[in-house]
Amino acid sequence: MSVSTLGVHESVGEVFPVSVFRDALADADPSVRVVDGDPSGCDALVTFAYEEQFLDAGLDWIHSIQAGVDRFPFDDLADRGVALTNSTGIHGDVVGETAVGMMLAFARRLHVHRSNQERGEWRKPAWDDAFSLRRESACVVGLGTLGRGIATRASALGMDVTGVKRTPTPVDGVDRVRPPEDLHEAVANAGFVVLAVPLNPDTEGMISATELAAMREDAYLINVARGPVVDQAALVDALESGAIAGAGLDVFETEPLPADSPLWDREDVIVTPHAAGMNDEYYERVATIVRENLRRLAAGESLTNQVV
Ligand code: NDP
Ligand code: 7N6
Repeated sequence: MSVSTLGVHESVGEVFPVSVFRDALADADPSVRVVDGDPSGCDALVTFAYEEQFLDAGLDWIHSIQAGVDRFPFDDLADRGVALTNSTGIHGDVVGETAVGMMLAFARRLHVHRSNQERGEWRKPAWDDAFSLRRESACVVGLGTLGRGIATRASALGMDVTGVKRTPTPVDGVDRVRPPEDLHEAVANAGFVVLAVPLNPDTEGMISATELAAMREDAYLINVARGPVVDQAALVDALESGAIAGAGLDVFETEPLPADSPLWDREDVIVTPHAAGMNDEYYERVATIVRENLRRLAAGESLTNQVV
């Protein structure tokens, strides 16, 4: 595969300005072209969105600026010989900070204070509402870039951390690693259950009414993975019945979260607009992966971060 024209799909503008990313690749060998729709004429495409017209545009390689590539049709790409790479490896610090930020907000009641501030109300929490993360526990499901970023930060705050992944080998900052078969037990023992797995047929609905019922009544669910990893209707039920204490949600079954969702109005829910990974260095982090893969292709090496 050789890349003489690299397309940058306008959809990257969801995360950073197209022009800033194009300038970051100004020193790359291929000519860089901003693509508005049909990428025909490009050998490779950097994109946020997936569009069906990418399939028959003659591309050799598509790079997703997201780690999660669940919306791409792996089989169709493989059939046409189109390589797909993703952007895993770049979100550990920022998503780690967001997930731990949500835990800190719940423990220190910052979300409640902020709501009170908007109403101009000076109201202290009940004596036993606020607690310290130092004596709390987290169950982090998925221990890749995100999970490790979350686990190391939770551990640094003194939390006891259990991790869940299919290959349950030891991980820094994680006190014990369990296989998915132990998910029920792991979520049942945690003050915070944090989801950091890719969305695929194995993980869709991984947190259902059963897992929510297994959680402690004073526990919080944090989802920075993908909405469909959680059965959202069951989550709303669990919140309404008091089966769990609250939820910090960056991702949803439908995005943007519809205006009539009951999640918007709940004081025990923190909603963020799929923004846990946003940061001012995002374009440069993606550019570094793309540059490395251009170098590899020129050297006849295999791509890094290849999914298909
Ligand atoms: P990684 O590939 O680095 O990590 C995935 C982890 O999930 C691995 O530890 C893997 O371990 C584990 N895993 C996979 N399948 C299962 C399973 N069935 N049960 C338990 N563990 C499993 O990905 P990232 O950490 O970079 O990203 C993870 C996901 O988070 C992305 O796919 C994306 O959907 C989402 N994301 C969201 C962001 C946001 O802004 N909210 C930002 C970045 C990512 P093993 O293979 O051993 O099971
Ligand atoms: C853009 C979101 C991913 O999978 O969804 C995230 O990488 C990124 C900030």
